[in-house]
Amino acid sequence: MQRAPQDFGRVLSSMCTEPHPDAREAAARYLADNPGDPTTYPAVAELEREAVETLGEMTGLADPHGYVASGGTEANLQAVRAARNLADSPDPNVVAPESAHFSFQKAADVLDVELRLAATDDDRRADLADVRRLADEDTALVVGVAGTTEYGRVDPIPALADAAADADALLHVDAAWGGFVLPFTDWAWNFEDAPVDTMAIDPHKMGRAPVPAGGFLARDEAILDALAVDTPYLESTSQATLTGTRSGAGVAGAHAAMEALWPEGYRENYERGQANAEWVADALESRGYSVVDPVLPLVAAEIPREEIETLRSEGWRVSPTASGELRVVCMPHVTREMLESFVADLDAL
Ligand code: 0PR
Repeated sequence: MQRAPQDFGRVLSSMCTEPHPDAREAAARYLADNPGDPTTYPAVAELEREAVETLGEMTGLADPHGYVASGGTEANLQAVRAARNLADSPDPNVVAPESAHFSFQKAADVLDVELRLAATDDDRRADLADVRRLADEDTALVVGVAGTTEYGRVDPIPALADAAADADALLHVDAAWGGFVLPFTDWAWNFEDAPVDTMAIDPHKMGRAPVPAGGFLARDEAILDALAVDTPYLESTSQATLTGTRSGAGVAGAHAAMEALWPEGYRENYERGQANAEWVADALESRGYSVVDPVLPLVAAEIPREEIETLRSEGWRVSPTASGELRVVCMPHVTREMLESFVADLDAL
C-alpha cells in the first residue's frame, strides 16, 4: 500500500522539520555516495569538510574538527567515548544535568561509564553546586545542554567549563537542537568564550537539513584521534566516526541547507520561531494554563491529559514532557496560522 509521508501541518512537538528545497535536491543527488569512504567518494567528502567549516563558523571555532553524524545521539555518544578514551581513570564517570537527553544513558550503557545526573535549578538549568558536588577525580566529562529537549533551557556553559576544568575533565555542550538558533540570542556564547571541548549541533533539527544529519564538533584534533580506528580495507587509513557507511544524502543536504540559510535565513527562522513561541505562550497563559516561558522557541504548558488526548485524536502531533506538560516546538514549519488553529481547537474543547 502507498503511504504518504507525514504532513507537517499539525506537527507541534517534533524537532524535525521540512527540509529546505535546496537540501532536498542535494540529498537526492548524493543518495548513493558514502562519505565513510572519502577516497572513493571525494565530492561528498569535500562537502562534509565545508559543512564542518560552516558549523565551526556558527560556533566560533576557527579550526574545527568533526563530521556530519547520524544525529545528536551519535554526537553525544562520541563525546563520551572520546572523553573516556582520554581519561586517566580506570573507572570514569560523566556528570550531566538531569535535563540531558536520554542519549547520554545509551552512551553510558554502551561505553560502560557511570552517568551522574545533577539537579536542575528553579529555572530548569543545571545546578552548578550539584555539578561540582558530583564531579571528582574520575570525572572524564561534564555535559552542558544548550537548548534542552523538554524546556529549551540553556545551561550556564562558561561556569560549567570552570567546573569541568577544576575536575580536570572535558566539557561537552549538547546544542543538538539549540545550535542553529543560539548565535542570534542573548545566550550566545561559543567556543571562543568558553573552553568547550566538544559539541553536538544537528543540521537535521533547526538547520532544515534532511535526516540523517547530526553535527559533532571538537576543538582539538586529539579528540578525533581518540576516536579513530585503523581501516585496513579502505584507502583512507583511519575512521573517527561511529558508523561506517554513512548517508551522502545527509551530508549533502546539510551542506546545501547551510549554504542557503547561514546566517540570514537562520536568523529569520529564529526570529519567527521565537515570536511564535511568545505568541502561543501568551495565548495559553491568558486562557489560564500555566506556561514555562520560552527562552528559545519552545513552549511547555500544563494542559490536562484528557485535553492533550483529544487534540491528538484531532490530528495534532503533540507529545508531553516527563512531567506531563504539552510541548510546542516552534520549528521552521510551525506558522502563526497553525498555532491560531491549534488554540482555536483548544478553545473548542
Ligand atoms: N540532544 C538533544 C538536546 C535532543 O533534543 C535530542 C533529540 C538529541 C540530543 C538526540 O538527537 P537524535 O534524535 O537526532 O539522535 N530530541 C528529540 C527527542 O528525543 C528527538 C525527536 C525528534 C523526537 C523528532 C521526536 C521527533 O519527532 O525528543
